[in-house]
Amino acid sequence: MIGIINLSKRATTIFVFICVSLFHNPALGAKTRHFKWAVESMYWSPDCVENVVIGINGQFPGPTIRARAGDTIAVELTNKLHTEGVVIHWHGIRQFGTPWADGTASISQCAINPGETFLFRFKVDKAGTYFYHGHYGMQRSAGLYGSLIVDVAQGEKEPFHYDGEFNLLLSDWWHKSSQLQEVDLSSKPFRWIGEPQSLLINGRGQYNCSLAAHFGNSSSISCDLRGNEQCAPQILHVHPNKIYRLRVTSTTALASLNLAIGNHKLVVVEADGNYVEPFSVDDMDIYSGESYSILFTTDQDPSKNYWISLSVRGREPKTPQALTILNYSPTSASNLPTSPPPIAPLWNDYNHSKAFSTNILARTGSARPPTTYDRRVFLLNTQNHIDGYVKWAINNVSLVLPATPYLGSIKYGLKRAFDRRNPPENFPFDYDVTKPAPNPNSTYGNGVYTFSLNSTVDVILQNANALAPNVSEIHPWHLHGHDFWVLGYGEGKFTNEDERKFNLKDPPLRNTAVIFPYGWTALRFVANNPGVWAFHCHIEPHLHMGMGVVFAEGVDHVSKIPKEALTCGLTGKMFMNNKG
Ligand SMILES: *[C@@H]1O[C@H](CO)[C@@H](O)[C@H](O)[C@H]1NC(C)=O
Ligand SMILES: *[C@@H]1O[C@H](CO)[C@@H](O)[C@H](O)[C@H]1NC(C)=O
Ligand SMILES: *[C@@H]1O[C@H](CO)[C@@H](O)[C@H](O)[C@H]1NC(C)=O
Ligand SMILES: *[C@@H]1O[C@H](CO)[C@@H](O)[C@H](O)[C@H]1NC(C)=O
Ligand SMILES: *[C@@H]1O[C@H](CO)[C@@H](O)[C@H](O)[C@H]1NC(C)=O
Ligand SMILES: *[C@@H]1O[C@H](CO)[C@@H](O)[C@H](O)[C@H]1NC(C)=O
Ligand SMILES: *[C@@H]1O[C@H](CO)[C@@H](O)[C@H](O)[C@H]1NC(C)=O
Ligand SMILES: [Cu+2]
Repeated sequence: MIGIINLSKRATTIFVFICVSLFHNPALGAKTRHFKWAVESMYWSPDCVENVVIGINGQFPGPTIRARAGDTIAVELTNKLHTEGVVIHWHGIRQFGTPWADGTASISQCAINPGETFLFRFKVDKAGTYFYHGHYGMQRSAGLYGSLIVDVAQGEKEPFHYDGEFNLLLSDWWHKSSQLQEVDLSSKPFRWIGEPQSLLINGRGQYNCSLAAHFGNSSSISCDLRGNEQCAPQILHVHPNKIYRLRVTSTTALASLNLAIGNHKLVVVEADGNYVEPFSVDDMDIYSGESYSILFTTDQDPSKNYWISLSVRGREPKTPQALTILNYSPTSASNLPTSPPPIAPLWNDYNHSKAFSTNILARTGSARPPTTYDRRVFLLNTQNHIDGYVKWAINNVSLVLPATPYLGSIKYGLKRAFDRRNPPENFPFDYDVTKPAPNPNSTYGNGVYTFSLNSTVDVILQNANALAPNVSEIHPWHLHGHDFWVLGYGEGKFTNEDERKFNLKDPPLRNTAVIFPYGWTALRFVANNPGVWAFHCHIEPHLHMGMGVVFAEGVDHVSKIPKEALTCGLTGKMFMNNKG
């Protein structure tokens, strides 16, 4: 699966470049790429322990989609689950002109019923490292995900050189099923799902056995992976003195991660499908919903092997490191490295994490954000109680999605499909973000933040103390339908003074940004994509507990929504009535 891109490809690239310059047609070579997928539950051993995953066409993780910028992707998806609906979200793809293909149940479409087929057809307009995943219930936790890689358009070039590439899709894995996890999180009294049993690299982990056992823990069993191809780590085979591109994507349900390659520097060049000003680090953090490209040079002793390690950050780790191997020499492919795996930064060394996040800046020459905003929304993230249930709320509202997808109910003016009152855009001025809420009670809601088309929107994400004293968690927030500029991160409660520290010169464009414990993160985007878009914490249990909001803009400009996207709730009834 992992392989080195053949160098002879360059000859083809040069030829294509000539063609493009001859015809001055940037769309030349753009294709529609067709896929037929069946989504089904199946037995699998992601971490060497047999379990049930949601796979695609018998594969876990799902097949990698590879396309070129400008291509159209057409996935004909059949739901072969027996009792659950399904949808797939194309994470990082903005869906300009196709908001119904965003794959969010209750927002862009109805979940696809068992036995039914739905066509996701959309354009990938920007090169980058992306992924896809289930966006109904907690199906992402059940393993419904895969990679989506968009190469530059034919005749175009990446702004950096590399000789080969690898793709690492990172996830976390529980032995408890996602359905049981959903019940845990929705129970009174509340039951927390705990930390994952394993971290997976390209869907492979090793539970209760450690590749690195001979360096330390006698309680760990050294692995015998013969005969268990599903959980054997994929070794990255490299040649000396070359530059490799490592695409790294995190689709974890919970874990924030730190990645390192023993003895090798990592040069970050891409984040969430946008080029960044290259910078070099020894290890990097990656939060759920983020993707990066890093370059590394194979400049170390080629007779040795090196660890690639993945460790938990931001929560006290109860999950062992995930490990795989960087191998230079074919004769030593099966040898373990002679030195111990990289030591991860302390899980609560937030300064280390903040330094990494603030190092990420747009590549020189990138588009700058508008210097002013039209509307600024403050979103306070709190942990709450509702009738004795434990929830997350935004400005005191915990999101519960409606039965009718917003895209259809807004487009067709169905008044009773959701709460038409505007959700709160601010929180009490005197709210103390450093302490548990004096009254943690909140309410359920499903209102929509509606923005004028093409207006500039600021979002100030404000973190706070959770229900327990002295606890504030990391939340990576992901926006559908847009990239946003990350204008800044700060400590404590945001004040108007903080605005003077905004970076308007070279802020990075991203689709996911983290709020650090007790801190704030400021984002700016232009609401230029007619549709309805989820904006939510990418931690799966947090979203399940209500940690999200819904944005909409220009829905009256959305052209005809395919009927297949609207076969449920009030829109479903509307089509039935039109027929009869
Ligand atoms: C770990 O593996 C050992 C040896 O195979 C086995 O005896 C033990 O029960 C396993 N522990 C768990 C928690 O699966
Ligand atoms: C082995 O595991 C124990 C208990 O989890 C831990 O305290 C100890 O530090 C570990 N030793 C090494 C060498 O990793
Ligand atoms: C983290 O950084 C802050 C501000 O730069 C500093 O005051 C604090 O001591 C640092 N904490 C640690 C643990 O290094
Ligand atoms: C919070 O709600 C519960 C009932 O769900 C109620 O018993 C309690 O008094 C409320 N707390 C406050 C401070 O209002
Ligand atoms: C949330 O609502 C409760 C009343 O239910 C109120 O006491 C509390 O101050 C509100 N908190 C915020 C952050 O608005
Ligand atoms: C929004 O901007 C697009 C171009 O970015 C333009 O075509 C469109 O007319 C604008 N619409 C409105 C309502 O301003
Ligand atoms: C919370 O932290 C503060 C200061 O850091 C400390 O004084 C207090 O005892 C802590 N409370 C708990 C419940 O740990
Ligand atoms: Cu969260």
